[in-house]
Amino acid sequence: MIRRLLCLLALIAAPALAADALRPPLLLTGARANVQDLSGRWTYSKDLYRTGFTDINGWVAKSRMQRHRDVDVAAEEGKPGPAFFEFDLDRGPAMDIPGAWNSATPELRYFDGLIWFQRRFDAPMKTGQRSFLRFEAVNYRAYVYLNGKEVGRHEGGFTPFVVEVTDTLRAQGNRLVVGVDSKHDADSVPGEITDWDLYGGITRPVKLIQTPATFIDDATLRLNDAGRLVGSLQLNGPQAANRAVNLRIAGLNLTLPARTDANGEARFDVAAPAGLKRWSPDAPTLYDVEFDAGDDKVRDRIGFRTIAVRGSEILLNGQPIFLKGICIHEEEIGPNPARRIDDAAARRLLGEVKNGLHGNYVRLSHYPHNEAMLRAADEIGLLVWSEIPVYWTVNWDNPATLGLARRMQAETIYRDRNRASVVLWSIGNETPVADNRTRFHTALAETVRALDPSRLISAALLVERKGDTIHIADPLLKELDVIAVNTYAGWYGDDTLEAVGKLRWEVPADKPLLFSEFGADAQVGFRDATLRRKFSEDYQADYYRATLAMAAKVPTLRGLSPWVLKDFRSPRREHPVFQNGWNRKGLISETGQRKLAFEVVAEHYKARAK
Ligand code: GCB
Repeated sequence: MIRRLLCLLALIAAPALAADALRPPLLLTGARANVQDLSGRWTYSKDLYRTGFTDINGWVAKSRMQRHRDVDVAAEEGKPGPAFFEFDLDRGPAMDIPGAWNSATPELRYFDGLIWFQRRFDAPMKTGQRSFLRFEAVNYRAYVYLNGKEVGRHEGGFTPFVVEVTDTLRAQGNRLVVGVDSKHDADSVPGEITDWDLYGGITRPVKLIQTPATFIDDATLRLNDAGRLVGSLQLNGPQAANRAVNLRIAGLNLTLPARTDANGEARFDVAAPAGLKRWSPDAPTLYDVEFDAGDDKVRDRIGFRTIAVRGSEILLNGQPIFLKGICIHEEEIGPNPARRIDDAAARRLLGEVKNGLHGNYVRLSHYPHNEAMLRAADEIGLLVWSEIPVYWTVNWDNPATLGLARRMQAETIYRDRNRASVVLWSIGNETPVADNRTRFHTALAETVRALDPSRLISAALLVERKGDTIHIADPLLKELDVIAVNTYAGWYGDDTLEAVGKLRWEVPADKPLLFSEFGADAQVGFRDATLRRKFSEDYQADYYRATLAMAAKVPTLRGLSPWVLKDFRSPRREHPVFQNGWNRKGLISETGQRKLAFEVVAEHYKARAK
C-alpha cells in the first residue's frame, strides 16, 4: 500500500516520467488485419448483491455467480451428477452490444449496479500469433474473464483498454464473461452526480485483435510549427529492437524508412512535401498513411494542420479563426437513445452542426466521445474540444482519483492524437475554485503538456459576478492556453434578458476566451408568443438573441459552444410538464425537431466571417 502511494506521489511530482508511466497498451485500431468485431447479442444476468465478487454466507467456497463466471455451465450440465447452478448466462436474456442497458429494456431503465455479460465466439489461431481484446468503452468498471480466467480490469467509462489473451484464447467455443459495474462513488471520475444519464454497459465495440509476435502498438504523425511531419512508431514484442520500418503516404508520394531503437521506437521527421494540403474545416483533406513493420501494418487517415495561440487569437494553420460551435453529449438522435454511436449516428449529429448551423467546431462534452465521432469530425471538417469527466466535483484529495483522471487523459490523448479535428484538451468542467481542486487540475495540465504539447489546454470555468460585471478569479487560468467559461445569465437566476445585454466582462486580455456554455430549456412545440415564458421556444430564441448580442461586445471572445445541440437524458431533470427526465436545452429535440433558437444560431454563424 505504502509503495503504491509512493509511486503515485512520484507520478504527481514528476510529469515527464508520468508520460511513460501512463502509456497503456494501445493497439490502435486504425485499420489493421485480423480484427474480429464481437458486436451483436450478448446474454446477461443482473447481480444486485454482487455475488460474483462475494460469498457473504460462506456456505460454499464460491458463490453461484462466481461458479458461473469460472465454470462453463453448459459443459458441466451435460455431465451426470448433482451439479447445481443458479445463474445461467447461456439462457439469460440478451441485448445488443454495444449499447447501454438503460435503453435495452424498461426493467433496466434506472438500473445502477453490476450486470454480468457473456458472449461465445470462435477464433482463428496461428502459431506464434498474439491475441488481444480491445474494449472501446465500458461504463464504468469492467471485470473481464475469458474461459473462466480473469484476464483484466478497467475503471473509467469512456476510454479504451486492451487485455492480452494469447494464453487463454481457444480456436473454438471461447466464453467471454464481462462484469460491468455502473456505480460511481466519491472517488470515481466523474463522481456520483452528473447532469447526464447513467448509461451503464458495454457502450462501445469490443474487438478481438490478432497480431504477429512483434506488432505495431502505436503509430502517430503530425505537422509541427516548423513545417515538418514528425511522428513515431512503437513496436511491442520480442523482436521490437533495431527493426526496419516504413512510413508511406501515397497521396504525397512519400516513403520514409526508419529503424527502431533499443526500446522498439522509431521516429519520423521530414520536411512536409510542398504539395501537402493542410486540413481545415473548409477543406478537410485527409491522407492515407501506412505504417509498415514488415509482417504488421497499420493504416490511418490523417489530416495535417497546426494550432496555436498568439495573444488573444487562436491560429489555425497560422490564420486567426473564430470557433462557431455547439456542445454535444454522446447520445444519438431518437426517442430511446442507447449511447450507441456508429458512423451514421455521428454524421447525423455532426451534420446538424456543419450543414444546419454553419458551424466549424464542436465541444464534445463532458467525456471522451466514441472514436466514430472523432473520425467523422476529421472527415466532415469540424474542430473538436475533447474533455475528460472531471465534472463539478471529484475527490480532489485522493491521489488515486488523480491517478485515475491522469490515466483517462492519457488514454484519450493516445487514442486521438492522430485526429486533426482535435485542437483543445479540456481538463474539466465547472469545478469550484479551491486549493486542492487547483492542485488537481494543475497536475492534469502537466500531464497534457507532457503527453501532447502540440494542442491547446482549456477547462470550462465558473464565473463570478459583481453587479453587472462578470469576472474570473481562478488561479487555474495560468495553466490554460484558452480561457473558457460557462454563463447562464438570463436562464438560471433572476436576470431579465435586458439585464443580460448590460453585462460587462472583465477577463484577462492576453488569452483567447470561449463561451463554453450558455443556454436555456425549451419544450419543442411549446409556443408562447405573447408571454414568452421560460421553457417556451420563444423564450429560448429570445435568450439566444440577447446572449449572442452580449457576446459580440466581448473583445477577446474567440468562440462559442452553446449548451446544447440536442435534448438529452438526465435523471436530474424531472419537471413533470417540460422535462420528464430530459434536459431540454437542446436546439433540437431528442427526435431531431428543430426549435426556433436553432435558426437564431444558424443565422448568426452564417453571417459571421471567420
Ligand atoms: C452546466 C453543465 C452542464 C449542464 C448545464 C445545464 O453548466 O456544465 O453539464 O447540463 O449546465 O443544463 O444546467
